[in-house]
Parts: sequence; structure tokens; C-alpha cells
Amino acid sequence: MMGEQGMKEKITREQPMRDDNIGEDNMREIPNDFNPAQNASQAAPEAQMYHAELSSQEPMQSVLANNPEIYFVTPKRGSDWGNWEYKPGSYYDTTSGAKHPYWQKHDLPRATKDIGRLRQDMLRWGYCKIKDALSAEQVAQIRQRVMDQAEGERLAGIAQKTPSGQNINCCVNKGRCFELLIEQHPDMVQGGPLVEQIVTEALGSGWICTSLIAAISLKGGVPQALHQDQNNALDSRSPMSINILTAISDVDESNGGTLLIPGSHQVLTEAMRNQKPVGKLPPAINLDAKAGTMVITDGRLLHGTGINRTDEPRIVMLNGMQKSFLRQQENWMLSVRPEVLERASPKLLHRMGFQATTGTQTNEGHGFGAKGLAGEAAGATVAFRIAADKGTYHRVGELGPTSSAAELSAPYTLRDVVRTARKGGQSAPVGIGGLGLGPSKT
Ligand SMILES: O=C(O)CCC(=O)C(=O)O
Ligand SMILES: [Fe+2]
Repeated sequence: MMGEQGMKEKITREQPMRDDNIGEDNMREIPNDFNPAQNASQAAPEAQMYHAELSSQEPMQSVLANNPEIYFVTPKRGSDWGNWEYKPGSYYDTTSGAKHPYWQKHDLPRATKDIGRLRQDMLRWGYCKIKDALSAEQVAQIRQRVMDQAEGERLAGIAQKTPSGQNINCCVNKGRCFELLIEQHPDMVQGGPLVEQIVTEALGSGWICTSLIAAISLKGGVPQALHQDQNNALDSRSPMSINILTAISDVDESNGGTLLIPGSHQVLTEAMRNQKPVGKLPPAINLDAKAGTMVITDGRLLHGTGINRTDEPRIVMLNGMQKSFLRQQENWMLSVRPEVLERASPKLLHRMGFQATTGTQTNEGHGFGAKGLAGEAAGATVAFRIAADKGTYHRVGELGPTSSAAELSAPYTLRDVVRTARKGGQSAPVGIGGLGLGPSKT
């Protein structure tokens, strides 16, 4: 919006503007038809396209209105830690499914390696439990790294405290074990292939990782507000995102096993599709899972961290995966350490979003025509980031007929990247319009 400041000095057509004045405090007079005040006078909320949809707070608005036991518990910090009002009958006043009077008669998800059962649990309940996805040794390795890192971040004064305890963000920079966890590499996730199969069925191929966080819940923390991890297309018929919750501690009702409402993924999306409020929901339960279990949750499922009543930290790795065209929670483009990038496998790079497709994250145009496959040179963008780290990223700027020979032959990074991509006759297809040029569907 134009402030009065900008309108003060007008420049007429007879006074050509210098390029470097564009957008600063000198500007042309805005024709009346485009005047911001005129615009605003015709933009009452009800007149705006898609107003109802874009301003809807659903489905959470009706979840909260029709389920008073679900509410936001105000976080407590510092000397107030632990000093919060526990209200019996609230969403967090619950237990695991097998012990819950409402749920015990239902066939809730069971920890299993049976893919048929896993599929059924995902569809019906919005989550499934992959038994022993990590071996005891794999769990121990991650547990040690998480505990050490948590302490290190506290000592450094950079611990990321949460209402429930402490999170360790951007784990990919904090230990080789986490790189492998994101890849579901069998060296760190013995059940990796089964996990990937379920995720691929849920999201379609080409999915990427949104973040990897260690969520540590501590005694005294408040329960997290129930939420859906997916925050777009809430009427979608299949999930846009899923979260892989890896139990690194045994979790249950005693130590903050994740609160969730089984089946809520369907209830909430159906309400959205039918444009109806969400009514009375069944009660939440605490997730119970042995360490090493990977719990895959549908991004539409209502859930949140439970209350840890024990003296031991509860550790769950939160590893979100999503369709390839969604913006990621962690800004891997900037945050990943150079040494991690240099040794990253094609799969890890892909998962962090360093493979462009025509419609997502092309870099100076490199990536048009790419399918977003791991190791696909036509869409690989990591070389730009590595050049930036080295201070040698030479971006293409303003060029024209009067550009000097030096400007025209400058060592543009794009030139090198494209040259590398085309080695061996592999040139990137140009243009938009063919099949399969969007986010990968193959
Ligand atoms: O800590 C947990 O159990 C779940 C955390 C969670 O859902 C989140 O942070 O999005
Ligand atoms: Fe969540």
C-alpha cells in the first residue's frame, strides 16, 4: 500500500525517472481508477472472491466450540514451570486406548509389521504403528545423541524450550544418525523399506521431508494444543502430509504419549468437504508405543504432546513428510551445514528439497522440465548453495545489448550447473506443457 509519504512528490512523464529511483520516495501519480482508497471502497469482505473459504477458521473453530474439553492450555515458563491448572475431564485427562472405557472395545491400531493391517489402521484411524522399525541398538544410538545434544544446547544457552519441554530442531546438522533417519536408511531404520512403502502410498511418490525434530517432553510441561499437522487443503481426501513419530522412549499415558483422537482425520475432513461444523468428537487417548516403533500419523489427525508425569524425559522424533510441492517447515536451503550437504546422498538431498521440478524451487530457471527425482541432474540445485557457501555464487543480473564482454562472459554459476547437468547428452527438457512436468507423479 502506498503511504502518504510516497504520494508527496510526483514525477511527470516529462521527467524520466532514473532506474534507481523506482519504488523509492519518488513515484508517478496513481491514476484515479487504481487509487488505493478507491480500491478499498470496493473491497468489503463480503465482496471479495473466496472470502468465506479463505477466512474460515474451520475445522478448529467448531472443534473448540462443540468440544469444550478441548482448549488451549497456557504455557508456563521459568519459575512458573509446572504451575498450571489441571482440569479433570479435559482432553489431556485420559489414558491409552486399551485402558480407555470408550475406546477399549474398538480395534485401535496395533504395532505390527503386517502391511495389510498398517494400511487398514491408517485409513480407518489415521495412524499406524510399525513394530521394531528401529532395533534396540538403533534406538540407543539416537537416544544418546538426542540427550547429549539437548544438554549441549542448554549449556550453550540456545536450548529451544517448548511448552512441553525442549525441542531439538534441524537435527540433520546434529549427527550422522539423523541424516540416516531422514533417509530411513536401514543402517538407522531397520524397517525403512516398509516405512517408505506406507508413506509412498499415503502421499504418492516424490514426497519430501519437512523437518526432523526431537521432541522432549518433561515433567511440569503443559499438554500441547490439539492440532492437525497438515495446515492446507483440509478437505483433502488423502493426506498432504504425514508425520513419522519415532518413539525413542517407551511412551504411554504416564510419560506424555502423544494425545490423539483416533479417526479424527476423517471426521474433520468430511466436515470440511460438507461445509458443516465438526460436532462432538470421541475422546482423545494417549499413544502407547514401545521404543523403536514408528508411528505414522495422517497429517489431518488431531493430536498433540501429552503430559509427562515421570522424572525421565520422553523422547519422540518428529519426522514430517509431505507432498513435494509444499513449502517445508525447516528451511533446509539455508540451514543445512556445508559438510552435511557435501556428503549427502542423492536421496537425502532430494528429501530436503534440493531437487527442483518445473513448478517448485527452480533456481535461476534451472530445474524446468525436471521431475524432482533423486539424483536427477536436470533439477539438482545443491551446487548453487555450495557456491553460495564458498562465496563464489555468481548470479545472472541485468544484461543487455550494451553489456561489456566481461559481463557477458562472467562465470555465472548457472552456466556451470547447466553444463554439468547436460554432460553425457542429458539436457533438461525446456518449456512447460508436456505430461509429468509438474511435481513428480511417477
Ligand atoms: O510431542 C508429541 O508427542 C507430538 C508433537 C507434535 O505433534 C508437534 O509438535 O507437531
Ligand atoms: Fe503435530
